[in-house]
Amino acid sequence: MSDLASALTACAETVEKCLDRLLPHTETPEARVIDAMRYATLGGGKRIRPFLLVESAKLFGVAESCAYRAASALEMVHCYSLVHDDLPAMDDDDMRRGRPTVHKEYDEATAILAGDALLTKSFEVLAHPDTHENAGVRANLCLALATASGDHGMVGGQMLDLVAEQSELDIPEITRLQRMKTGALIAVACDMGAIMGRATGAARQALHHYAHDIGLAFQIADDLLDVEGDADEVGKRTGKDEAAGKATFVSLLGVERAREQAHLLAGQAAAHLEMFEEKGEHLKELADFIVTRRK
Ligand code: GRG
Repeated sequence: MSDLASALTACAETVEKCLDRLLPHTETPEARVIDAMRYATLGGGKRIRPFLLVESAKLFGVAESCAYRAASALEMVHCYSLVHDDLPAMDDDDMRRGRPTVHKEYDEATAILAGDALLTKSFEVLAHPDTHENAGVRANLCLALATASGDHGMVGGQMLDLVAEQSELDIPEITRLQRMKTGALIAVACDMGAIMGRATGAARQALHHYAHDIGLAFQIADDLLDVEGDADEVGKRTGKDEAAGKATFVSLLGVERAREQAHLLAGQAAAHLEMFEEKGEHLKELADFIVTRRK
């Protein structure tokens, strides 16, 4: 296993344990929603956002136990978005991470509630003193994640995506949509690591530029997987964009130019990290992984 692959596996295992602790099963009457939250978050996913946060925090000497709490909070928001995106009112998907979606395994109302509760639990975790001893840092973590997730970030991007079904977007419009819908949560992973480490100046800027580039590269790779990926390997339905007549980077640029663009962005992202020398190695390798992944 490569160094990056074993680091990703180790991170995923630690996130899994942390989520398991933060979302304990109960025997109370409301246990169904907690079980659905556990189903949505445990036992799957590449954990790319937590990895970005933990590796970014490492650059600035943040305690691992704190970084993993913030990383788990971020993963909760990501998982909530997947649960809601799979609902009949949105993408209406039956499979996610290689198994039935939450509304298929439970029911629609429980899936809506589980998503809502994951979103709010995330901020409960971030605001807790165990996540960072400094209240100002905790407030800034909440502010950054709320901004990235809400109307100017992921939710706004999802709205643009729905509106786009009735219109033809060009490259600048798609870039904006994807930066909000997918890029914002990827970028904030790095920003949250920097916030925890109270990073300032050139280091903070360099990491921010890296995050910006890999956010877009990630989405282009996702568009390519939708066209070229194998549903069993990807763990979800593919060919969705074309079936929905959605404009994507791939539909506008073609497969080859989209792939070139993704690789260009990944190379540019890695170059932003030169100042961190070998401490930035995992993040640099991740940029390449993001555009070569098969799921
Ligand atoms: C419904 C509020 C709301 C938002 C939905 C992010 C999003 C907005 C929807 C997810 C649908 C989707 C397939 C988006 C494209 C990129 C993406 C987020 C892919 C899934 O992320 P991965 O590949 O998934 O990191 P894993 O399962 O590995 O965590």
